[in-house]
Amino acid sequence: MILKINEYKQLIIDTVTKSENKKWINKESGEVIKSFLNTDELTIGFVGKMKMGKSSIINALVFQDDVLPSSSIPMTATLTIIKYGEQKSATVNIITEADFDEICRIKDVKDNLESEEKVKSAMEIYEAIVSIDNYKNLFGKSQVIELSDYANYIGANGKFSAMAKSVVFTLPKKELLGVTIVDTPGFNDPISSRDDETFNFLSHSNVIVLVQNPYAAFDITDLNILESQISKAGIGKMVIAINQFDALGNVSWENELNKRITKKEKIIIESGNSIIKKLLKDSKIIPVSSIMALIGYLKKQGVKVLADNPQINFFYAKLQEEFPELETIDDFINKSNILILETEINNIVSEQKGIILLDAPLKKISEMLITTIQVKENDVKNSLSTIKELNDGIPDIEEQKREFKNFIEILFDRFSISSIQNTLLDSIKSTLSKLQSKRASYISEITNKSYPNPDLFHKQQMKKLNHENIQRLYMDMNSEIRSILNDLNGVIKSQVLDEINTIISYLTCHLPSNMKNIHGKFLEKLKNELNTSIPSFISVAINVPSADVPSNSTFNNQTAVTYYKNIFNSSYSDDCLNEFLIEFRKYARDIKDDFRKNAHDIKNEQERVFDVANDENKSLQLILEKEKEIQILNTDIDEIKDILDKLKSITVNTD
Ligand SMILES: Nc1nc2c(ncn2[C@@H]2O[C@H](COP(=O)(O)OP(=O)(O)OP(=O)(O)O)[C@@H](O)[C@H]2O)c(=O)[nH]1
Ligand SMILES: [Mg+2]
Repeated sequence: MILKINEYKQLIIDTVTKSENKKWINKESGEVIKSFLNTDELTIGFVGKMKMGKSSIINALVFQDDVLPSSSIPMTATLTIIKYGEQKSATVNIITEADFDEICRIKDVKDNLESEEKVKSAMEIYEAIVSIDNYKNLFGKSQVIELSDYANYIGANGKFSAMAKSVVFTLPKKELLGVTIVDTPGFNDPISSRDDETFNFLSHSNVIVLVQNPYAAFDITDLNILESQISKAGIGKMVIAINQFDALGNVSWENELNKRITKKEKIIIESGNSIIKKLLKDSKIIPVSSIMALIGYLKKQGVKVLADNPQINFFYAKLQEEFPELETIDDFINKSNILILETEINNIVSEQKGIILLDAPLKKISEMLITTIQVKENDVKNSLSTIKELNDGIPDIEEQKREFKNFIEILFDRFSISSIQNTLLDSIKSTLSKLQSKRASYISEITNKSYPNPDLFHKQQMKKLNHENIQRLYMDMNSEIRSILNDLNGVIKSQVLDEINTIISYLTCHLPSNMKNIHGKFLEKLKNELNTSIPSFISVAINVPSADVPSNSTFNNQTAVTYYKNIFNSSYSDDCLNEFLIEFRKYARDIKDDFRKNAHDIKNEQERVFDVANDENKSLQLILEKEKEIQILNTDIDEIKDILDKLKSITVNTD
């Protein structure tokens, strides 16, 4: 796809906007990419572990003077930015109040959200800041400082370093036109907030000079930095300076260099990161001695300058001893290789600047999207393994539900619930016949009762005796009926209990073994429910009417018998006996309904339990969520891949 510059810029802006909206990249990253589109400044960052000589190289290369503080303890504490300016100047940007609040927040962190190291360094910085007089008045200020004073702002022990966010040097040096050079605190600096600043800065730089020393070239720290940070930064070009080469003594630099080249090739093979592989492959390794170069440049200023600086003077003596062939200023400068490094950087600036600057936003958004894909692919992988774990741990609720349904059906079918009613009705029926035969025997007793000869007794006495006899019969009848009904009560009660027990033991035997826990509870509940409904009928059922015995004395034998027969017939008619049993019949029906209702209730409740179990067992829900997530992730991944393919095919027509 060939695009005009405007079209290209628009495409990048559209891609950034879309990526921001889709949350593939964050707003700050989006801003960085957009800022690349509008800059014609090439940013060159000097990065590397501590004490490799980053500041020393910049001193030799840019200042040709001993400007930036350098020492054998971690020195550069502040991002140091060097730009073209008509005047030589230095401006320090002081941290803002918000920055300070953040430091305060981190220093007080008590949980594991921040690393211990970070908390410790925040504490150190905090203490350094609060020890500065009127520090609050300095927040957010940009302050022009005397060149002689900058060590106070850049140096690790500088009085104001803790408050300095960055220091900007301007130099009236035409090589700096369109170029920004940045000196960074060393990676692996014990004060980790400096690492953060450095990493932040990296996302703004186009070219990096990776400074190493001959002893620690291409070690694991370098590889980690390259892979974790540089690969994300969208860096266009890398130069590798192996500084302090003089420290190896007067050996063949070429020979020594080859050993480092071999190491670099090994890293290229080992690195799994295609961006780093490419950056490394395209990068030149240049052995340098920044001290040698600096001494050369300082010699130009006169021997006194050398003598005034004890550290430089020490190196000067050492180099003179080890490299006796170095005599002239040019000898030092040439041998130091600083000019080769300078040429390499200049070449990049003049030849590649346009391409790098043009490429930078494209590269940056591409790298970010590649990282986003990696993160999303990783998320997919994690979600898949979570789903697997969840699946393995889930009891099959649906299966259990099915089995429970079968189980309830057995309950309804095998013990067709109305059979309890029939059993009870049978008992009631047989009780009715018992009552009827009891009635018959009493009636015949009344009828056939041979009373004592009335002539033998006083008439009144006779009457009384007969009356009492028959009344006793009536009472006996009443109490026998009461006891028959009571027996029925007991029979029914035990029939219901038997039925409950038979149901429970049958179901217990037929419970699927993996459901014992759930359905055991069900059975227990069923048993309780049924048991509690039993005793309620007894008092209602035994409501036998009492005989109303007249106390007048007009009775004779015959009238008494007739009278009591009538009472028997009316009090213990079939209708009346049935009446007694109505309550029992009603109970038989109730108990059937009760059984059915309980079974239904418990079935419904159990189903609710299953639903709750589904809820509680968030696994199923979680699986669904995870599956949805994966679907979204995959859609995103595909979409990003399409965008990347499109970005890859871009050629910009600069004519
Ligand atoms: N032998 C030798 N020593 C050097 C050379 N360049 C720098 N050094 C020494 O290495 C130490 C570190 O130099 P710096 O320039 O402060 O290194 P840096 O990478 O900027 O260090 P930080 O800012 O602390 O990360 C100092 O003691 C320098 O004197 C060199 O070319 N040869
Ligand atoms: Mg430094």
